Amino acid sequence: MTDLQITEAFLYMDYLVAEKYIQLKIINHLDYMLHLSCVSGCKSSMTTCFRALCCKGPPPARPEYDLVCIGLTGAGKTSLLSKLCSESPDNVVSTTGFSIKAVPFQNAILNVKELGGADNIRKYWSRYYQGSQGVIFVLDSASSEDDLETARNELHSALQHPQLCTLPFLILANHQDKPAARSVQEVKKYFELEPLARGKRWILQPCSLDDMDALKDSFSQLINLLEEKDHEAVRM
Ligand SMILES: Nc1nc2c(ncn2[C@@H]2O[C@H](COP(=O)(O)OP(=O)(O)OP(=O)(O)O)[C@@H](O)[C@H]2O)c(=O)[nH]1
Ligand SMILES: [Mg+2]
Repeated sequence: MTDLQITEAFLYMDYLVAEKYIQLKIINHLDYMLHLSCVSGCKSSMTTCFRALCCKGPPPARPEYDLVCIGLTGAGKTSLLSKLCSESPDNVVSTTGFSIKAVPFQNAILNVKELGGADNIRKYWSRYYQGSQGVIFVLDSASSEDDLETARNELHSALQHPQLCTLPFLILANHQDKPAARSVQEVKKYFELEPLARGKRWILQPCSLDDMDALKDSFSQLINLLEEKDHEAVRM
């Protein structure tokens, strides 16, 4: 095949793409042109190259998971989720009722239902648990002793709730940028996570609004747990 013919093939490919012909037609045409004038070794490698370039198609659909996100008011649920969605966390207001965000990751989309954490809303949380496949619990690591105790009670109730107790938990010890923040070890001990969550799948991640890498890493781990659960369901 001469240089001129190869150039012609490329030009014709450009033309077909511009005319929105389907990719298969491009390949068929190239196959035909190469068949006419190419030695067989050259033909197959060129075809492979064109196929790689043209036949990529849309990426496979990402699995979606429905999660519930809970935690006391001010823990930072909306702010963290907004940042994960590349939205500005400035001017975030307290969530009254609930709000839903589709949070995109490379290998999954998480449909996260955030439930407002104010005192008068928390008693309704359990009405919104149904259908959840995982739980995100956000706590303020720098909060007062009283609030930390309330957060611990809420987390324990969630870990033992019949609709949540078998689900993977991601526990975000947020506000780590503050000097008063408890370390991850302190949070683990104070929240009695090891005895209570024994045998469950959970991740405890220290984080803050400024540390998105740690946050994203913990979400990747959560997605792994969700996928494992999917595979188990298929095996059963
Ligand atoms: N310093 C610091 N401030 C944070 C952090 N995360 C959130 N905040 C601030 O905490 C305040 C409350 O954050 P929200 O995201 O509204 O908290 P929430 O958990 O959604 O609260 P509710 O919707 O009322 O349940 C906001 O002013 C945030 O900017 C953090 O990691 N560090
Ligand atoms: Mg909120």
